[in-house]
Amino acid sequence: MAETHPLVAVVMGSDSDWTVMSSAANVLNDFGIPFEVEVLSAHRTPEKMIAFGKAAAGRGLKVIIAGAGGAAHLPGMLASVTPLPVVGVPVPLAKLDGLDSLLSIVQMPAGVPVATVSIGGATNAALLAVKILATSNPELLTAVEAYASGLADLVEEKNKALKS
Ligand code: RP5
Repeated sequence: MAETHPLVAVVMGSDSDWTVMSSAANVLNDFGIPFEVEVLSAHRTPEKMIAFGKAAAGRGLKVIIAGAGGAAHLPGMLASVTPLPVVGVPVPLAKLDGLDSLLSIVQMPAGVPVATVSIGGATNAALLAVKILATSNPELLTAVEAYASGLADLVEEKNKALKS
């Protein structure tokens, strides 16, 4: 991509979320999307979180990917203060396997959407961000199509292996 300033922010409630959220960074790297990473907590650093959300669009970011676990308020709170699309990633913790995180993120009130992916679904969160960016970038759209073809090819290779 010609752009060098971050277009996507990958944020998370704790550095302990990185084991899940690093998959989003891997996908963005694969597509050559400039991104930034930040730990922001809705509960431990609420003022920093709000300031980040309010400034995000003005800084040139286009999509925010927000991961959190447990009482996972980060994606929804960011969505409440930014006009940008927010993709929420429920991070699974030890106690409730991520169901708590999923419900905390997905049950947003009408008017404040968060595009919630599956528990631990940081890969799909990044792919959604790439697809959003691709709506105004033909080169990226081609790359997304190539990625989908690659998935189909992989299935066919596995089919061949099964039958050989
Ligand atoms: C949430 O609390 C974070 O997103 C994280 O998933 C969870 C636990 O945080 P740590 O206690 O590991 O820092 O806010």
